[in-house]
Amino acid sequence: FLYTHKMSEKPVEYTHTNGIESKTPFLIGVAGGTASGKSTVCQRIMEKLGQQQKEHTERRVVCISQDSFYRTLTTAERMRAERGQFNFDHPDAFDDKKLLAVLKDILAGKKVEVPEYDYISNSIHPHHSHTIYPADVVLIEGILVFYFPEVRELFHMKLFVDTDSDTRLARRVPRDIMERGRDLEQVLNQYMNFVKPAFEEFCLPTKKFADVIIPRGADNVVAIDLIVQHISEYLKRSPAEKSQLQYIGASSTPGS
Ligand code: UZR
Ligand code: MG
Repeated sequence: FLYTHKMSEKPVEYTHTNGIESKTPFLIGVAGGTASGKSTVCQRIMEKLGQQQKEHTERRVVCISQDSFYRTLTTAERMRAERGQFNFDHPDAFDDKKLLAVLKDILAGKKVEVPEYDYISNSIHPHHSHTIYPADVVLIEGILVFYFPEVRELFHMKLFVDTDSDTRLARRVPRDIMERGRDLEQVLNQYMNFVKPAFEEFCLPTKKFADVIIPRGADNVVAIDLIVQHISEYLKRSPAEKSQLQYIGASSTPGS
């Protein structure tokens, strides 16, 4: 029987828009706590697939961060953010509707614009955005990519990067100080007030939705190699075989 996409009820197949052949990419969600190594895992996957050296327009595997979908803050929220009193780890901090719309466009084989996020100003760069061209595989990484059910449903494969909390904190502190312009007290306060409780309440419970859990993150060469092998196999398939595999990937939801 035909794989029917949950959102559109149309079979997945090559479609023709304006004479340009477009296709449904294989969508991989990568979740995990802050500083668990999500971005690094995605980078390794892309490197091992030999994507990094290619031009953006020719990439068959691309990566998008959920950070690009932080919503614009109100003036009051912005002031709280400057004092470290805004919860960036809460689902409400994200524009999940926009994330959903962009992912649906990607699945429809469209070219999309993804904004760039600036951690120093806590906002989207007004003039910087990346164009994501239709690809065979699209990775979406972020702390809460499995939180929103409609978004979660779109992934053909779900990975959870599972790194110990102390390791994550040890990485988060220098990263926030060096790359994100914070001081130690601010970082630790934010961690205790927002990052840790939100991880336990919103991120950790989404681990059960993962198809593959990657202990220790990017250090786990074996897990990454297995995932890369799976993706390479997928890339070699014909369109018909691909949609079959996408069906298999999208089928599992715990408790349903
Ligand atoms: P990763 N974040 C900021 O520090 N500043 C912002 O403007 C927006 C987000 C942090 C956010 C979260 N938390 O823990 C982290 N705070 O980015 C998620 N505080 O990014 O998955 O790369 O750790
Ligand atoms: Mg990151």
